[in-house]
Amino acid sequence: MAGNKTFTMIKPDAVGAGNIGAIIKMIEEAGFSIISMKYTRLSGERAGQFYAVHRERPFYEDLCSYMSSGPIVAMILEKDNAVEDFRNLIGATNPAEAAEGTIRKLFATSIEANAVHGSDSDDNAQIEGSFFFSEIEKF
Ligand code: IDP
Ligand code: MG
Repeated sequence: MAGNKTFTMIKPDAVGAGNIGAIIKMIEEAGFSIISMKYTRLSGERAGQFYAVHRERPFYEDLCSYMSSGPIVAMILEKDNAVEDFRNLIGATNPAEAAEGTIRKLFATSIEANAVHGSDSDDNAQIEGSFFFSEIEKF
């Protein structure tokens, strides 16, 4: 059965562009509850750990530089079928391919600077949430 939690980050491009509020409004209007939230910044090393699954990809070094280039907002979200519904809300990785009305279509500037992260499975939602939040910070 699908779980009810996912993990997201508002990425440095969207934070820098002043889109935190607009993105959180879309997330809440889509029925997600924010159960943990943190405004923070990743070091290059921490970004590398978070995206370790991509370390063999050609864009890995650029991705780690970009993700550590400015502050981010990390959140754990709750909703029925959270992982799949959130991936639908954010749209395709490449904003040029993202559906109308999705967060990436509205706010992403490139395939790299694509405004938001969304976990791709229940297991990764758990792992990624734990990367930013200790048990005591999780509601
Ligand atoms: P996802 O964020 O939609 O799950 P992934 O394939 O897991 O996409 O890639 C992780 C992140 O790496 C993307 O969100 C994006 O920031 C970056 N990325 C993915 N593919 C490319 C690419 O081809 N060029 C540059 N950056 C990329
Ligand atoms: Mg991914």
